[in-house]
Amino acid sequence: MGEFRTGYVAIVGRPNVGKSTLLNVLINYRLSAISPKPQTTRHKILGILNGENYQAIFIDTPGVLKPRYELHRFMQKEVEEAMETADLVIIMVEPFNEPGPEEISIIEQVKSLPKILAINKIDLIEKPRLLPLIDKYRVYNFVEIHPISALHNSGIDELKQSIVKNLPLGEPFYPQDQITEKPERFFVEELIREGIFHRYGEEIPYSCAVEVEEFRERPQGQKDYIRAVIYVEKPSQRAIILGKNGEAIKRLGKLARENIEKFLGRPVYLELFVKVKPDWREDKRFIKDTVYRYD
Ligand SMILES: Nc1nc2c(ncn2[C@@H]2O[C@H](COP(=O)(O)OP(=O)(O)OP(=O)(O)O)[C@@H](O)[C@H]2O)c(=O)[nH]1
Ligand SMILES: [Mg+2]
Repeated sequence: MGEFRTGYVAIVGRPNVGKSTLLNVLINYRLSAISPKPQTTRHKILGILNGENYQAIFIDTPGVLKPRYELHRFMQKEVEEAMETADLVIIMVEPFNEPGPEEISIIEQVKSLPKILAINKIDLIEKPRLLPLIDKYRVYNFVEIHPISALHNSGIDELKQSIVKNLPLGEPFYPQDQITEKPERFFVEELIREGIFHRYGEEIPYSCAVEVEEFRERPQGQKDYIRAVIYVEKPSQRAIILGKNGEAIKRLGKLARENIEKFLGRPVYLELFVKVKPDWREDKRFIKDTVYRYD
């Protein structure tokens, strides 16, 4: 028997750099919500990858940002907790600019841990720009620097190998068949939220929180029943979510249901309701008891 390596690997970086895309491609499973808009992820999300001689437990995190709402402070706490748990950190950046104050501040937050730099979205830049950029990052003490495209699955195998190499020795923490730690309900909520991020613009996705109130398995031949509430901050947002004659929410419901069915591998009946919870993003109690109730 060779050596077995096990450890937690936090994926951190600014909003929208592609952290959740990377988590999903690493574990080869559509686990974490992805959208073209920043601040999609609100929770730390575990994705467990088992190899022949390793178990890598990835932690996707919300994008690092300056808090504007109480909700943001909770999101930043998730990032801090992920870094505290981690044995190794992947710092993800975009290739469009040289390291600036934001990148450097994230690098400085990860003090004593080994860190790997993933320069993502390299499909979007000219190749000759890459080497000078890598050079700029060399001074920050990364164990390795990997140019990748999470979206196009490029450079991922090399990144994986370097992650495994840098994991501590140890036995696996989780059973082989486990890929994450939060319940199905959480991921159902995330798929609805992801749908909202894709379907609605402006402030709407940021003003929404989703709670599955009922998730009932039904006898053979009948679909599971899921009832979920979408919380918004204002009546005007409720009207936008619903749309004219309820058409917008109908389309959202269809998209979310299809993705939930893919995720669960079985058909479901999904019912969506919209409730107004004024200024919930500043409401500690609500954030704690609803948004972060699985933590
Ligand atoms: N072109 C290109 N786009 C990418 C790549 N990786 C991710 N994206 C896109 O970047 C956007 C953001 O991706 P996410 O994975 O949601 O980014 P994130 O860092 O998790 O964002 P937050 O959760 O908001 O912090 C999505 O539209 C992705 O499709 C890549 O390698 N190339
Ligand atoms: Mg994300």
